[in-house]
Amino acid sequence: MTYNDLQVICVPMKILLIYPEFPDTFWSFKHALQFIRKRASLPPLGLLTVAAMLPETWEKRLVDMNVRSLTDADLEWADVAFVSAMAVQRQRAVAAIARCKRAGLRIVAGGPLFTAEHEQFKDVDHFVLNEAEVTLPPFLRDLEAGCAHPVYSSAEFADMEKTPPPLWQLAETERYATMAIQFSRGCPYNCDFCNVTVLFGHRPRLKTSAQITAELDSLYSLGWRGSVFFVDDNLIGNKRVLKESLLPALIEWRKGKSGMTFNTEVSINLADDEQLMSLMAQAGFDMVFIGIETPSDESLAECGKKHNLSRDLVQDVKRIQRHGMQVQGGFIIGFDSDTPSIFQRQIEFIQNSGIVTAMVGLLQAPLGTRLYQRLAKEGRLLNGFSGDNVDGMTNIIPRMNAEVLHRGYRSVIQTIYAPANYYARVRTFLREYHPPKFTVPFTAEHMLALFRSILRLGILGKARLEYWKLFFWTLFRRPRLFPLAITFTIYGFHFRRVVDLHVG
Ligand code: B12
Ligand code: SF4
Repeated sequence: MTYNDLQVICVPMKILLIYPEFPDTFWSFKHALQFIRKRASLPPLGLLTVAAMLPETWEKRLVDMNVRSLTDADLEWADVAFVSAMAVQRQRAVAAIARCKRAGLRIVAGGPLFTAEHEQFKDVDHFVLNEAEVTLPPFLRDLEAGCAHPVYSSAEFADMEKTPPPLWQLAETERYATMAIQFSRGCPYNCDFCNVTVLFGHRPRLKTSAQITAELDSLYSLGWRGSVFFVDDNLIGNKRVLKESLLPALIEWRKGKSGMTFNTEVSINLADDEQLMSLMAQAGFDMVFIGIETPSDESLAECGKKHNLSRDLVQDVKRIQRHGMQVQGGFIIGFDSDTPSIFQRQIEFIQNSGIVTAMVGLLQAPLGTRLYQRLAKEGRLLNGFSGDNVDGMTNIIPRMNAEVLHRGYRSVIQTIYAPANYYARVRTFLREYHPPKFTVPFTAEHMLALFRSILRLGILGKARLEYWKLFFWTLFRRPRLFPLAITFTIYGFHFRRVVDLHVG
């Protein structure tokens, strides 16, 4: 039975879809969002997708607590609460669930947090774990029959060609900075610290290009103009399909449209493929996130990140930047092979590469990964997986002296986000970057953000000298990139706040 069959059999219900608030973290972009009057960076795509799998006759209401509060009226209205969360939202999820419980709602929970650690949530009535395409239909069938179980899970991977388009209509799109869309799940690689392959497998499962263009059509017709994040674990996991189908379809789709840009996550071997980089840029991708992890070949070999090994990673990054895509990078410190020299090497790498948004974390071992198994055998695991990999915490007993590791980590973060280094990195990037051909219209919103940045960063900010240096440098040397430079000044403000909070 599929969720389509279920459309006819279930009695109508009122479903409250709840997404708990994020703490103030690196990726929350909380301090940057104020400048553009947005409440959150992305909508909860998991819940919007689950909503589309529920019977059409059921009423649905989304409360993303990052953009609005959960009210008593919401709780009174609903019959059932569907809660989704990542590990980083754990505390807020516990609080939201407790409120639903007090209001007498039946509670259903799914998504990454619960799939990893559902035993801890005693108030939840039903856990519908793993991919909802597989586990939701049996749950709904049993619910209808009055015999729903406490836990539904499956080792089976979903066929994404059957995934319905997310119910965007439920989201207050104007409150978000970016929209999200998903083409594939899974990654062909096997990095030992990563739980993507545990959760989604090695063989990327794909939607068809027609599914994606239909989803984009629906976003466009809802009036969305702005960036769209392809939340794939590694968009280039199947290069052939990308080159032959998805990218040509996106190039065709964007003809006659403006204001839509794409960003995504890829592996570094994108830099080896000129054709793929040009097609991605033509298709509208202007930013990619890449797990670079470390400039140390010993540490890359240790974690099994073979595709990053023995390469000139700085040159790879620059090649991608020259093709019109900004590179955001993930970096890890604390591998067994790391010696104290790693701190300076990471700083130099990040500064030279012009990776402005550098997410640097201590190595953590998520449950289910090969790293977790190895460290469990070695007796080197600690309690407390925070779920935020940029908070300076780890659940690993390191090989390096723990005090040296934590001090070194703090120094890396403080150095790369110190205004002089941060702004220097922005200039390194802007020098290298060849912006894509498509344009994003300059709106009143952008103008307001510019004025706010002048006031808060250029007049009131402690780093105002650096701000004005970049402001005029860009105006004279790279005027086309001026809006991007201002965006970076705003990001920098957010990053400094988060660094102060966590390691300051
Ligand atoms: C987009 C994304 C983000 C966005 C989140 C935006 C948002 N509003 O949701 C941003 C960029 C902010 C983000 C940040 C982080 N993320 Co993130 N992120 C993702 C990513 C790439 C895609 C999530 C997504 O939208 N998927 C598409 C939807 C359709 O899938 P889904 O959410 O899994 O939902 C499916 C099922 O889970 C289920 N389901 C989901 N919810 C519910 C609810 C119910 C009731 C039911 C029945 C079913 C159900 O049904 C859906 C369809 O099958 C995932 C990786 C991945 N492939 O999922 C990581 C992932 C969720 N992130 C992760 C992590 C660790 C982080 C960060 C700590 C940093 C990092 N390493 O990326 C930060 C923390 C957030 C913060 N603010 O600090 C982990 C979570 C691990 C965990 N156990 O919690 C993941 C799994 C990546 C990974 N392998 O490490 N992330
Ligand atoms: S390349 Fe990225 S997504 Fe793939 S296994 Fe490695 S860390 Fe995970």
